Amino acid sequence: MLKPKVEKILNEQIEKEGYSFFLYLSMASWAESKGMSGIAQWLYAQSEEEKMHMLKFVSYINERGGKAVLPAIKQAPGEWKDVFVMFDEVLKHEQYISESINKIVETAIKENDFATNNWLQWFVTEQVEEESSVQQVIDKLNMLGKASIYLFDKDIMSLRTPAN
Ligand code: OFO
Repeated sequence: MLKPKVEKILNEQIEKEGYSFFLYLSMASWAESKGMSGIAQWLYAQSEEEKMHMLKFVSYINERGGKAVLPAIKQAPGEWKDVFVMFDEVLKHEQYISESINKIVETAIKENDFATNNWLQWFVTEQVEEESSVQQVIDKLNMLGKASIYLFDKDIMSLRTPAN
């Protein structure tokens, strides 16, 4: 049986995972609308993972004799200046989620709920992987950013219409 403090904080995480789902879905849709189908696919897949995370919390709370309460989820943004800004936001969001998972672990330990602590370890590992995978995307984008400016610099004169 879940203790009230653990049940409450687990329920709060449903909203955070649900927001992650909509945030990445919104980013995927934005990228798709800008013709970046590869980035869109990455984000659609990420968004599906977040939905699965949210459902894991719902099932776990119910399985442990609590009651999962499905929250209202605030609207995610729908526009970003560019992909650099967008992926920085993904990384910040994942860091926020990691902190949030750590707080739940802390609460579970304080409440002597070792089963929940044990169950949460999957998320602890998952967050390490997610932060690292987003950091890799950012690193590659930064490298490409410089390379593409170099290539564009070589190409820009070909865009001029010849003078009559
Ligand atoms: Fe990417 O976060 Fe869910 O847990």
